[in-house]
Amino acid sequence: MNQIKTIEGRMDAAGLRFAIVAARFNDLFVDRLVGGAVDYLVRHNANPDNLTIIRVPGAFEMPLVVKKLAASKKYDGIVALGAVIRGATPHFDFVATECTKGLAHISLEQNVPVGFGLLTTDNLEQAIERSGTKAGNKGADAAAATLETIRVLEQL
Ligand code: INI
Repeated sequence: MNQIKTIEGRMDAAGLRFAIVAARFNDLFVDRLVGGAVDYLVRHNANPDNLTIIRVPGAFEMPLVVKKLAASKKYDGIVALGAVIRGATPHFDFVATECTKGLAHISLEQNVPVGFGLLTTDNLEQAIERSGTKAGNKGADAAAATLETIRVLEQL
């Protein structure tokens, strides 16, 4: 296998600038995701001065704000963090779908990696599990994915 050319991302955030967009809705969980993302990036050599946290009301507002940040070209990557919990709302599907579609579209349109750290869970227990307990921290995972994608794109 060692004759196959392989391109993969170096997990080193030194010198990179990140925007972390965090919903206030369900902040009990989202704050844990923010903590996980910041911790991950700093442990992978990001300079805290190069991290900016932007608070938005809810997941529904994230795409518009992420779009403006991406268009500004001030950031190498954007980490989008929120939590939509099915049991807590009848419009779970609308909020989750619009946020997901919007973020994917912006990333492609603006050529900026957008880490998808939106918890979409059936209940509070699943949200707890994914925001720093037995299923890990999806904020850290989204930060890692953003970093890896930045470093892959640099080589293409
Ligand atoms: N926003 C979320 O981020 N998570 C949710 O679970 C949620 N629920 O349950 O409704 C939610 N709603 C608010 C929405 O994102 C907008 O902020 C609101 O509709 C105002 O535009």
